[in-house]
Amino acid sequence: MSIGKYDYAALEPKWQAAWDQKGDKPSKGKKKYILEMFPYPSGKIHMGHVRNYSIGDLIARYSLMRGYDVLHPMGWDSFGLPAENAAIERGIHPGEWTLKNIDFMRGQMKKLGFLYDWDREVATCLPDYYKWNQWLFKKFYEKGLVYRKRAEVNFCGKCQTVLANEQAEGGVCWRCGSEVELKKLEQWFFKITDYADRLLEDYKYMNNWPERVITMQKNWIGKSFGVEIFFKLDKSGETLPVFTTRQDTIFGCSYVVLALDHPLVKKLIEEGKDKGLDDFVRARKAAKAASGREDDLLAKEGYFTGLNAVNPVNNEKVPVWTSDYVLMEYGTGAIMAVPSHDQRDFEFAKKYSLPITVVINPENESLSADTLTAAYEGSGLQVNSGRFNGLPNERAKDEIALWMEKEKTGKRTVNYRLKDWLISRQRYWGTPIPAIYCDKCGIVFEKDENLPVLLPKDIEFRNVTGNPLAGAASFVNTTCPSCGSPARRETDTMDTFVDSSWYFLRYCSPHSKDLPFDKKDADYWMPVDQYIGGIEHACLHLLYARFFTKVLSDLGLCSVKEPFLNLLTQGMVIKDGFKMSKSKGNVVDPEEMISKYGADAVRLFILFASPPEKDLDWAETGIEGASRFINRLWKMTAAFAEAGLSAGTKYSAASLDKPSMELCIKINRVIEKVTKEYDSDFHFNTAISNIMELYNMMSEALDGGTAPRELIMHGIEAMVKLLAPICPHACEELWLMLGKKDSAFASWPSFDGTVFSAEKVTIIIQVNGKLRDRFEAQKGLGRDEVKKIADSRGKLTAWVGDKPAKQLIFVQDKLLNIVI
Ligand code: ANZ
Ligand code: ZN
Repeated sequence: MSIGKYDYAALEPKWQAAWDQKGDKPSKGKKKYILEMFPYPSGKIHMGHVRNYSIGDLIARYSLMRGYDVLHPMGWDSFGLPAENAAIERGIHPGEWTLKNIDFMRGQMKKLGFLYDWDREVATCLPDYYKWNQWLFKKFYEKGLVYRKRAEVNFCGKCQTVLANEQAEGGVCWRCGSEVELKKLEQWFFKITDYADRLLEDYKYMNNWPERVITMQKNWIGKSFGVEIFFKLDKSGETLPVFTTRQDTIFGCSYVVLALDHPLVKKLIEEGKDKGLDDFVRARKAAKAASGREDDLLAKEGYFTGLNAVNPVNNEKVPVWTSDYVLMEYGTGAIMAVPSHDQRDFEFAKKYSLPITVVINPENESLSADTLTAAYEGSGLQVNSGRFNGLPNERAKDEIALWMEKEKTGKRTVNYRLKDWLISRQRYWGTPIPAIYCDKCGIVFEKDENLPVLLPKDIEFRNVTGNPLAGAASFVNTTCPSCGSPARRETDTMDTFVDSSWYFLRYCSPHSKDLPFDKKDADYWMPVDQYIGGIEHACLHLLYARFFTKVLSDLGLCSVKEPFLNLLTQGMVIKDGFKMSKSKGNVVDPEEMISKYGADAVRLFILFASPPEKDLDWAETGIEGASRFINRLWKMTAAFAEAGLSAGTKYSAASLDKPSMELCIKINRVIEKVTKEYDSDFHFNTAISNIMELYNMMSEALDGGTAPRELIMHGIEAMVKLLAPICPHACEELWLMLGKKDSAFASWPSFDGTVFSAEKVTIIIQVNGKLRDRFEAQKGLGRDEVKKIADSRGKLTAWVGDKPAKQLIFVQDKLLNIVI
């Protein structure tokens, strides 16, 4: 290779091969675990992956240069539906399809120069991984965290599978987009609700998580404090508890609403006295299934059940309705409706001409039910509330709750929106749930020594609806591990979110045979110091992984309570206004870009185009720019190396002339700035523009300037090192070109802060906003120091005289405005 030409096509594979060969890394400093969310091996890497892994690789390589003992693994979230669909479409086994994709994508990652610990690679679809899902499932069961129940589930007809609520948001399947129906099946659940409070509290163990993600999780868990109020049916005297967070509005309750599935509604339907009720419930359920679970978007339809309930605080009789705006799964499945102070109730009351009573007035205002056009949901003072009149409603909340507990007309309770995690999937390509049904013993589990329960290989995928496993006699028919009689295996497999809930622990001891991971290894590496991935995982993967880590910690398998210390959520890659996706037809193939511009240019562009959390607009002109910059740096370095370093003269900062001193300061400032960005601020785009600025200054200095060779050398070295985590191939090569014997990644450059004292800025002095003086001063001076200099120059006497300054407006390194 000629030293003069930047030939990425030759040098990138060369360095990739060298990195592949590298044996054990010297483990010197403190541990640092850098992790990017592992991909689903769908076939090819896309730009979203490239962005995610470029950020991770930057941080990992930078950490290596800082001397950390770095763990930077990669693996494959490789169970899931697309493999099964491919099997159906092409008649190829999901395992074969998946492993081929993994090989291909691993190759693509290597072409991008990502430095992973490939000897720790994990693929969740392999028996040595999913065995531990089964083992952990049993452990969870022993701890009372697994149960089975008949449940109404979201069912996707196209995918023939059950979906978790979060996979069916908006009433459409998250994978294929078709409409979701409701169906009742026996299902396995993880009791994540047992951990709701700890999931809410343990943010204290995290260091730097985006506020946005924490808020999304808190809303998802949705903890509310309220009161269960015991209404009674007027005829039977039966208790009817309702859940409210607004007991302060109890005197304004004008009717009660039951969920469609409420036991009382069911009872009425069974009694069969009111055919209209049955018809109504059926019609609303059909409407709900058709529209999904965005209940708030449904028109509020209701039906009067014919029952009346008694409000325990004033013995008033109120009608009992049923409507789909009340959910059976939340609270008690029944509410007290207060149209004056709850908008949904307000709309419902208007529609069915139900009474409205105001019980809270805003401060200094008196509302009238007749003129109300919307519910008043704010705070204020109690009215029409008996002995509580005049109290601020927040205080009334407490007093009414206490009073009700004393009178036994209610009790304080806490409710969560979070539901238990439904993990059953009626699919082949997932971890078999290790349960066995025996006619004598009931439900038993496969013995530990017989794990894993392997997925059978000889399976028919074509012309099969539903779960292919269910039709595999060799799999289904087994013997009971407890009594030896013929028995049947569970054919549900686990939600793939189970796989991704602990893979970061498996990376710590990927070859462990006795346990899912070694406690010693986990305690050394965990928590993940920096986790990087898409915001779309805020409430699913990130919550499940936190739940798993807590359970594993409670089981004594690891010590950490939280898996991810710092989290960076990167934005999407956008082209022509839309997220790059096959359906939009705006996909740019990374591989094509690599062959056209080289991996380093792709990485440089993707990190330069926008800060990590923001969306990134794809533009090929941007890549061209990135490629040009690498070429320029290449030329500068090559020319410098060719001229020979021996021509260098030692320099001392004190002896530098003004332009050289400025360059010297710039070099050190840029090292300082880039270090800070890579360390914690993560504005990689700003870091890169700083390096580019330095390049421009270097270029001027080389163009007939007076800078000593040694200083130029210092600048080039700095640029190569600072850029190395982004453009590793080119920088390794340039480092070599500079005559270095070690690797560019052997160390991180330090900066010399002492030169900053020579840094000058021009300060403008104003009097009453008018420019009166300007001078050069040392950078970073404080207000009083600047004032002193300004006074000592004597130029202000004419404007200020002996009048005292009323105010000093100061902008550091820029301006002082003296107001008299
Ligand atoms: C009376 C009331 C008056 C209410 C008022 C609100 C405002 P969060 O904060 O989300 O927990 N609710 C209770 N159970 C429900 C269910 N199963 N389906 C639908 N809505 C239900 O919400 C609690 C409030 O949501 C409760 O307080 C109840 O309405 C309603 F001025 O009770 B409230
Ligand atoms: Zn048995």
